[in-house]
Amino acid sequence: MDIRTILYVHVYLLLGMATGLIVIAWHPHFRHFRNLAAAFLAGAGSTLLRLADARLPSVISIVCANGLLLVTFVLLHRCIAGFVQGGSRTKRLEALLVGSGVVLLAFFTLVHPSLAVRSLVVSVGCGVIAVLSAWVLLQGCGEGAERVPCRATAGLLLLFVLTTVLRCAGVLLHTVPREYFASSLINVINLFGFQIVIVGVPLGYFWMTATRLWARQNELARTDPLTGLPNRRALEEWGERAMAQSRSERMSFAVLAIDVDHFKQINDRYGHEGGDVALRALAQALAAAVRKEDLVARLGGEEFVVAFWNEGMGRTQRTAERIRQIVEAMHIDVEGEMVRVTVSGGVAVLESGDTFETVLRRADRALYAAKLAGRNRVMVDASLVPAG
Ligand code: GH3
Ligand code: MG
Ligand code: MG
Repeated sequence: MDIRTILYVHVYLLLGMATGLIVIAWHPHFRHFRNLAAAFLAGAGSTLLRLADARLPSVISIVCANGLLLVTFVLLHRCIAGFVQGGSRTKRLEALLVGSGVVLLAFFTLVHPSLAVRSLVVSVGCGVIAVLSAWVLLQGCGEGAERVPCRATAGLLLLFVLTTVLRCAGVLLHTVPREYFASSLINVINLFGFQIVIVGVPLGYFWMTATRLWARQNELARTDPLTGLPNRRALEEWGERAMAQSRSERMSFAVLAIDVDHFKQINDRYGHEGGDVALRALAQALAAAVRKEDLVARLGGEEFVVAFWNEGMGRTQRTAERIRQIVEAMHIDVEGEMVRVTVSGGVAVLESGDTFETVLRRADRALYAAKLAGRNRVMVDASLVPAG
């Protein structure tokens, strides 16, 4: 196998990818691709210098080329650390690895030439940085959709580390040929290892980025921007899940529809922004008043729904009444003035033949009854009697 030809293809690929990434990274949303573009450029530069060895002094073709290779790994690590931790926490170690690597490479090129020691220096340097990157990925991407791409990328990095271990073993056992471009098995394995990093790790990085963007998009589509609470779509999904569980496990659930009383007056008195402050404070109070398996959603305007997972009428009524009292006791700071609000609520519990929509509709009917009965109270759907 002609290793020089493979390396030329390598350079074309790296330069092509770097150009594409530089164009993409121009967009402010994709600034973080700059490190990746720089890594590709450094990788291409390193390989080109290596290929031009006959025409360049060894300090450039060997020391600079391998130094650039270490820099490529550091830049890839910065991408990964930036993604997982918001930035690298091992900058000193990275500088130390590159700095000591270059000094050792210069020594074993100019003072005491030794291909074997240089191979060890480069393999250990790149291997250690790859282990750092894999460690960051395995530690940082705990739960969620990003876990799979993070683990896959860490797996690729560890595969590369394995190839560097093989190369080091080959060097120590004197089976590595003296000629850098010789078509030996160990050189091919080594080249394969670098291909994994140069093609596989960026692909893993794209996969991680796409997964994160998708998850954020999904979250945004399910979040109310004013209060940060789940919105109607999230409530509908909660309902689908609850209905499915109620069929398979005989789980019950209940909903409480809430509407702020005379909210228009708050807006009239304190302006729309004052009303927004009150809505945010209410949202926080509601979210704090329920268990984590329950859902507080803002349907829009000053209307909220609390969905109680696996709860019957009795406890839901008591919780609804507690929520009403919490709101009644609140003093909301709107531009220095302590504003008080009350809410009306309607409770409905899943019954046989119900869909999630019919339960919601009955809760709404009970809420309407609470408004008619004078507001600042909770009514239950079954008998339309005051709760508590
Ligand atoms: P009731 O007790 O019968 O519910 O009276 P109300 O005044 O609360 O009800 P109404 O439906 O007449 O008014 C609701 C008001 O909520 C009208 C609307 O301007 C206001 N509103 C809707 N969405 C928002 C919002 O996002 N922010 C603010 N500040 N106000 C909102
Ligand atoms: Mg309303
Ligand atoms: Mg209202």
